[in-house]
Amino acid sequence: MIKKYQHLIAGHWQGDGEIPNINPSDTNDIVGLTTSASSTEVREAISAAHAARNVWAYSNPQQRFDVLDRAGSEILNRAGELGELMAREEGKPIKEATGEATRSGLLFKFFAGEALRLTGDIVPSVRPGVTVEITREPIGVVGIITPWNFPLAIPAWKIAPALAWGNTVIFKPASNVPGCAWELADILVRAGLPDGVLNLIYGSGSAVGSALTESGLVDAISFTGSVVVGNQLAVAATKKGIRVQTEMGGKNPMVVLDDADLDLAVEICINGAFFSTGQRCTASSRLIVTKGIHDRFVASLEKRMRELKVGNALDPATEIGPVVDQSQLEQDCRYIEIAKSEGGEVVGGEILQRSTPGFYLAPALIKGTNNDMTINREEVFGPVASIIRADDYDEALSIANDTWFGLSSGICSTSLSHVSHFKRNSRSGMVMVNVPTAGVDYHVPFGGTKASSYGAREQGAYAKEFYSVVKTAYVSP
Ligand code: UN1
Repeated sequence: MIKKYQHLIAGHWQGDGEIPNINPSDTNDIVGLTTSASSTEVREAISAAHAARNVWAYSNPQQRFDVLDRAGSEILNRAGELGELMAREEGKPIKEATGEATRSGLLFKFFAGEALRLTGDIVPSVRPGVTVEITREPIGVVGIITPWNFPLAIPAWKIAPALAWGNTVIFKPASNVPGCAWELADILVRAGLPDGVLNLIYGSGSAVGSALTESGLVDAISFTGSVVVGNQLAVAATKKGIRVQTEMGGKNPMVVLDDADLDLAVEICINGAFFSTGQRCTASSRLIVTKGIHDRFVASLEKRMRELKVGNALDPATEIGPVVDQSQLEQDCRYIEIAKSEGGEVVGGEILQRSTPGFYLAPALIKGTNNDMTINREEVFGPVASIIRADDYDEALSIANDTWFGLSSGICSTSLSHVSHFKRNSRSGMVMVNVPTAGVDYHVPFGGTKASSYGAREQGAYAKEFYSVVKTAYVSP
């Protein structure tokens, strides 16, 4: 029996699943049937979150801890099964998908603890006899819009802090990963969330996004996705005085210096560029290599790329899963063609056939590029990376910073002075030293600079800057 994924509105599952959700590793496999919300259903979800806001805002932090902790335990216990669902509906290799499910459980555990750790300040007033109390309150009703590439972790790192600090939520996942979203909502409801505190809505991002900004009942919106949509949403939200946080693209540089450990640098670049099929906004898509190591590095990277096993995400031997869908595959191939036409030399990048029909693409490396080429300016969001040769560290740094994005950046080097200089002068929100640009911890801030991110940081204790509001009370006895 094919599972039907329904909306969750005010504690009720509703809507008729009729839109097939296809497995990108095997397009004959229908993972589930999903639905798309009417404008009435979106309005009902927003009203439900609004109606529940006081119940949850004034709840005991022990209650919030218990719900989030129980949800975290269930996700950890079911990580294998949830990883399998994710591999099936998104195409992430089973090992990485199970790892992501585990990370999502840990995110709920971390934010369960944060519910108990909310503190304030008491400050003596400059006025005699008066005391100033500084506390944090929930912001209220939060719209959460998430992408398909991390179908559990990104919803978890937005929903868990929203709930921990007493907010109610309207959750709109990407249309091609309804199953993971459904499981998350089901787990949270069974963990004891009161009706209306979390509402799940499937549907088009633009329709739900504009309903959220126009309703007058939404206080904040957290979004991860494309630059175009994120910027439109930020403008619309700001006009209405809605707090907004957008996490968008990257064109992340990985600098490899002459003094790098060659084998380590190759592994770091293989992981950063191609794991998760390169479908991470933190992927290393520009490999900037200084001239003394350039030829050796490229030769080893090519050798390692040829060994990568591209295949069905459910096969435990698979290292690179399929691209998520046909339109993403076309986008990846289009960028490879553009790179070729602008003078890049392409290694790999062929469409592959496997025993099941799917969107299989061999990882592609574009050699001999410069930073002005389209392939180095625009985000591809696929298993495609380019090599840029640099004369020395100074040139490598300036190429790394020459981008309108600023999410993650990395350096492979054994030189303390270059590493220290890079940490300070790389214009990105996250700097990785001898580790891949992608793959972040769950308890520390995440976010970028420039066109990559707008608004407060996500994750860790820093997430409270977005999910709570500071109140200053002056008290005279
Ligand atoms: C990671 O690299 O572990 O959409 C997370 C993305 C990012 C998350 C990356 N927001 O790819």
